[in-house]
Amino acid sequence: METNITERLKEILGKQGVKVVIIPHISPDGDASGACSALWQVMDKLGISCHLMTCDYFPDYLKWMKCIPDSVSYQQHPIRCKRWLEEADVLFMLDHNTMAREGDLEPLTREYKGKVVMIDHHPDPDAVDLCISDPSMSSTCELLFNVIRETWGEKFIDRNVANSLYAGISTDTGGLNHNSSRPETYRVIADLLALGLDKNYVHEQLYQKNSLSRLRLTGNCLLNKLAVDENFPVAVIPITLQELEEFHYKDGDLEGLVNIPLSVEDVLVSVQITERKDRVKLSFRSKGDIPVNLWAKTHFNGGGHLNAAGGHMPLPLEDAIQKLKDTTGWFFGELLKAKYSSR
Ligand SMILES: [Mn+2]
Repeated sequence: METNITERLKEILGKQGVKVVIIPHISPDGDASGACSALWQVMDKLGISCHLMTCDYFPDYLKWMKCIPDSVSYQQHPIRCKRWLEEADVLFMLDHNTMAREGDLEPLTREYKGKVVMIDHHPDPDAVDLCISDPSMSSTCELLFNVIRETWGEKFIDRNVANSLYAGISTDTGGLNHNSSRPETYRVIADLLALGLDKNYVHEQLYQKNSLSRLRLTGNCLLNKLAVDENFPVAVIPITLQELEEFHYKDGDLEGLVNIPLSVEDVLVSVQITERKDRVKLSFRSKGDIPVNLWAKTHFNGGGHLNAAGGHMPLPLEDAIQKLKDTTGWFFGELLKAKYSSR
């Protein structure tokens, strides 16, 4: 990391009595939560006053991370969040590259007058006061580890910080499955272990907390919902709101499901289409160099990484399923074009 970045960061936070607000992306995942948890802990150690706010909610399965239970939702406390933003000197955007991913907080953060610092690993970041972005990183948490170590030193990374950072690296790579072939990622994990990371505890929290209803929901999706396109190597899992209710869905219950179809040799792309109260959410996963973020960005108001992207559409679910079908040929046509033009 450039020394320039650590200097600027110290300068931005250098003012006496500086006030900080941290915001993750909408529907925070393990990486966003891990980064928010770790950064807040470091701010605490530095004696910097800090608040963590979400446009929605952190899911229950991530609440074991230090500081996450102390976050405040804009949905629940709009006035308090507004005041905190007005008072804050520095706003940290973690694990997202644009304010468009801040849900109902977006209009407020767009008007925000203080300094904005982004720490993120998604491509094409928006311009902010200090943009710490590296799309080659497995996760924001891996990047944040470097930021913390180089700016303030390893002594700021204790067991709880290490646990949160590791949780982000682990979840954002599907358990070191994808996006995790750089040796540096493993050096960071080795360093985290040396600094006190309790890997067994984190794995227990993340991966060994299945509920019976979650297992049954997964089983139902794989047995009754999963369909593979006749002409293209695409698996689709559509899930209705009614099914979510039937299986007593809780946030996080669908985590990882979209990756499962990729374990089938002939499936190169997996798409989960989930009906929510107000819209339909799409999750894309792919193997190799298939850029599903292109599909999500062009047709589903979304984006993301090469192998893991997301998008959304207005209701109803059937329209989203149909649109996916209608654009499958286009997507594979684009891939072929790219292949031949690069020869
Ligand atoms: Mn991430």
